[in-house]
Parts: sequence; C-alpha cells; structure tokens
Amino acid sequence: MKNLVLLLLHLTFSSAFPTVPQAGAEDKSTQLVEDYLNKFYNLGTDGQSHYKSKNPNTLSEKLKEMQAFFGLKVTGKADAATVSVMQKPRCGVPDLGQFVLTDGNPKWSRNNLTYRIENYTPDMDSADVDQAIQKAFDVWSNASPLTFKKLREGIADIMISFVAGDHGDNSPFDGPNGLLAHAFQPAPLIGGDVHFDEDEFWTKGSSSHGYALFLVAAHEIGHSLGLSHSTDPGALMYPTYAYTEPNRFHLPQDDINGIQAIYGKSTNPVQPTGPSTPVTCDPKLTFDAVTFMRGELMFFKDKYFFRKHPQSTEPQLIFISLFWPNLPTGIQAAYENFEEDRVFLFKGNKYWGLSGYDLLRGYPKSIYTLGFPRTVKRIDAAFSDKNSRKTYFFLGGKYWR
Ligand SMILES: [Ca+2]
Ligand SMILES: [Ca+2]
Ligand SMILES: [Zn+2]
Ligand SMILES: [Zn+2]
Repeated sequence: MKNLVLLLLHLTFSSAFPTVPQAGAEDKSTQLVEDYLNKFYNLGTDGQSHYKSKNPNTLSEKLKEMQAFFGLKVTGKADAATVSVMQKPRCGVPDLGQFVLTDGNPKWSRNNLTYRIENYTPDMDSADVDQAIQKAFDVWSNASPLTFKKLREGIADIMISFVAGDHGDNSPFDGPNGLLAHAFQPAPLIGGDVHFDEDEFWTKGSSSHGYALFLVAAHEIGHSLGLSHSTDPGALMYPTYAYTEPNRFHLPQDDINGIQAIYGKSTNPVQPTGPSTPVTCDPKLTFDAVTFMRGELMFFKDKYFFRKHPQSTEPQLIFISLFWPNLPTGIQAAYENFEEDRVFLFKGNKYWGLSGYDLLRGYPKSIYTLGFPRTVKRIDAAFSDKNSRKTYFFLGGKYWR
C-alpha cells in the first residue's frame, strides 16, 4: 500500500446490519470477500487478484488473518460472522497485524510540527473548519510531547486539503461516501499530509447526516503521526468509523498508549488517561441494560453493546452508533416484545422501538404515552413475560405492570 496510510471507507449497503447473504446473493458476497481481502489484507500482492482460479489457500490464510484481527473465530471460511464484519463501514487502510505502530515505525524526528489548511470546504464556516482541525491536533498534543503550530502560508509538515476525484497522488477519491479521506505516514514532502474528499458533506458534528470533520481529522492525524490501526473496538484508530459527539470525545487509553509508545510521555506533569474499552472477562463489568433480540442476548454498556449468540462462546462488542446512529449512549432499560418482534430501549423519559436492526419511525416517544405518571423520570429495568403477555417496569424498589 506504499506510503498511503488512510482511506476511510464507508461501504454503503441498504442496511448496515450484517445479515447472512441470501441465496442468489452468493456471487455478490464472494465479490465482497475478495474485494475486502484485496483492499485490506493484500490478497492481490502476490499476483493473485482472482484467488479462485489461482490459489484458494491464500484466500483462506488471508481470511484467518482478518478473523484474528477482529477477534472472530478463526475458521478460514467466509462464515456469516465474518461477512457481517466485512459489511461494516470502515477505514480503507490495510490491517497490518495487531500492532498499533505502522510498519517500519516511521516517526517525526522533531516534536514541534507545523500544519497548514490549504483550502476550505464550502460545507462549513471556515472558522468551524479551523476549530475542528485545531481540536483534532489538540487530541494528540494533549497526550504526547508533540506541539502543532498553524502556518498560514508556505510548506508545513502536515498539509491539509479538501479535494475531489483524482487529485494527483495516485489515490483518487470516489464521490459521496466510499472513501472519506486519507493521510500519509511521517516523511518529507507528501508525508504527513491529509486529504479530505470534498464530495462528502462535512459537519461540526451530526449523527444523522454527513461526517464529523473533527472525528475523521483526529483519526487521520493519528496516521500522519505514525499510528496504524488498532484491534481495540473503542480506539480512535480502530478501522471502522463510529460517530461520537465531538464535545464528548476523550482520546481512548489505547490511542494514548500508541502515541506515547512513539513519542514518549506528555510534558504535562499529570499524564492523561482515557476511557478503556470494556473487556468481557472483566469481573467488575456491569451492564446498563440487557435484552433478548431474535434469540441473541444484547448487553448495553455506555456507547457499546455486546451481542451474544447462543452458539458462540465469545460475545461481540459493537458500537451502538454503528447500527443505530440516532440512538443515544447509556441506554437504561430494554425489553423484547417477542410476539410483535420488537425491542424497546429506554433512556430518561424517552423510549425507542426497534424491529430487528431497524429503528422504527416515529421514535423516540415519551414514556408518559405508556401511562407512567409524570413523577417517573427514568426506567431502571424492563422485562416482558412471554407467557402472561405482561411487561414489567422496575424503578427503584417499585414496579409497574
Ligand atoms: Ca508533508
Ligand atoms: Ca468518497
Ligand atoms: Zn485508519
Ligand atoms: Zn490524496
């Protein structure tokens, strides 16, 4: 992949939820697997762009590599769980093993770096662009000895631009969605530079449309500084794009460890710490809400949920925003209405309805429409009894039926 380190990719599918491919969709799924391994696991590097006719073992080996990276069961086969991960929106940079550092450990030899914003997107006020970029650099300078000075002219270490289509670096953009941006690892000239696809709609931060410039910039700058992808699903450097409200963003511990492994500790006397991704074997782990959904157990925790299929031993950790961009984090209660095939999620005095992985229209609704008195401000837990067809809501020491 030469020195191109980041291509943010947003695969567009009618539904982001990984369903098992239906009969007839098999060719499409084979193509998906091949394309994915080509792009992110260098399937084609030994001249085997069409594995079927050439070397099926290469495909299986690459699948195993991919499965290991994502913590899936290592089968070497394109099973449903594997295909489902391949359908997730993600960054286009290859996953080069379980190392946070980019191959060859490229780094800047100075700690005082410069950047320049060469042009602006028409999607946002230029002051908001300045602020988003500045905030993205702050993320990294707060966690390391690095400093970033903004230049208004001339050549900076990290040149930032908004460009579309073929823009002369052999890595053309692709119109709306797909590739969002890319960046180059530390080196002279184009090294460190960040390009955003102007065919995207850039925002100050919105869960429902466009892409948050701050979040994409922070991820890209990580590559500009020499970081590669992380296998930690909560890390900024994880390959998939997940929306977090920019004002509530804290650099995760995994990324702090990554940048400090390259450049050393922060010069701040108090070392920064960040959120750590919940680990399923942590005995202190508690959940916000638990429910069944179509035979799978779903555990909600902060901005994640764990999904546990009865046939698998390891629960899968997923961002809530990846499946339901409009749901809040910190769900407080959940239950499944088995007969209607609906799942209801509660937070504060609002609730949301899901049909499988689709958010139902018309939500959130107020819990008072369910008949709760105005004194009720939140639900602690909920449970629906299949046999009696009654739903129980728990609040403090009381329950409603
Ligand atoms: Ca440069
Ligand atoms: Ca694009
Ligand atoms: Zn990336
Ligand atoms: Zn470019």
